[in-house]
Amino acid sequence: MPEGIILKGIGGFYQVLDGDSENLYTCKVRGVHRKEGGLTPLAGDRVTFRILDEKKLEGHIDRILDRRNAFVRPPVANIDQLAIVLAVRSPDPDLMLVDKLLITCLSKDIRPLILINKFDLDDAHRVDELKKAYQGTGFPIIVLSKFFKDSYQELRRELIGYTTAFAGQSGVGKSTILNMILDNWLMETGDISDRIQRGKHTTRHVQLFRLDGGGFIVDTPGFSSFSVSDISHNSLEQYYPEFEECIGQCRFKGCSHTSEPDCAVRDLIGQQKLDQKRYYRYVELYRELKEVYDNRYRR
Ligand SMILES: Nc1nc2c(ncn2[C@@H]2O[C@H](COP(=O)(O)OP(=O)(O)OP(=O)(O)O)[C@@H](O)[C@H]2O)c(=O)[nH]1
Ligand SMILES: [Mg+2]
Ligand SMILES: [Zn+2]
Repeated sequence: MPEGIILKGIGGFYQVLDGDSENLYTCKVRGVHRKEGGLTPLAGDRVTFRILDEKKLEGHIDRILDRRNAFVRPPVANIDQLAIVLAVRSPDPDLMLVDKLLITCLSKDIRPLILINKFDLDDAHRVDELKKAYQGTGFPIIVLSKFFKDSYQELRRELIGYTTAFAGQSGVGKSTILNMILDNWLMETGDISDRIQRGKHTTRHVQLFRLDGGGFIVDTPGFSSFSVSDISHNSLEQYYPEFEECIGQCRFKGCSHTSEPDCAVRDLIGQQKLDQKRYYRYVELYRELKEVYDNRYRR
């Protein structure tokens, strides 16, 4: 049975890219699959499918193969990388959202990329401050502007061979970046059939676009307001790569790094290995998660 990947699903129809022939089949889900209580297919799912009509390119999805990870909102599966997009301004960056997205990445085995966009609007010189906030994480940080075509080269290299979704506040420029990346690729191949429709529209569907060098990029709505309540306050420290070198070195065992004396994490701020504002956001998030926990388990 052929195997493929779901590029998008709308109204019960799924566009499946056949891994061998590279044909695009329009598929429905087998009735039996649904009755068996099968999973709902998501964009990004790898599936086996049955070809019903080779001429019309129609088929039936038979089985969803094991997922590496999956999200409900936005509905997408098997993400390797998450490009977390923020703008230097317009809209002003929501760094708590960036921090939460980083935590999500680390908890779901996804490699984060941090994209600082709208560099052309950086009259207040915020880009260095933003870079500094995340340098300690060790993740790639790429500065972009739609007015500087060359700024996309580095990003392009990071995308090849992976499935990358784009996340960030509405209006930071996710779809614009995707357009830039695909346009360039399409220009190289001369194929313009599959480009994202242009315009200033808020993205409403999840869709995977194939990259020439291998891999996919995914345009999604959502990933914009976010909760990390499934992570316990006790394990929050694990999701800050900057903390790693000093975990276990605080004076108190089980140190929360929020208020205890002789805390090795707080020492990092003095050594400039940890951004102070990012640390304050950690404390805020820790308290939020602890409150959730206390309300749930302590009466
Ligand atoms: N000045 C400037 N404007 C940009 C840049 N990138 C995108 N924009 C503009 O920002 C606006 C929003 O861009 P989109 O790409 O639609 O943003 P988005 O993140 O996809 O937004 P949603 O789909 O609503 O989540 C558009 O008017 C873009 O032209 C940039 O590098 N510089
Ligand atoms: Mg968009
Ligand atoms: Zn500590």
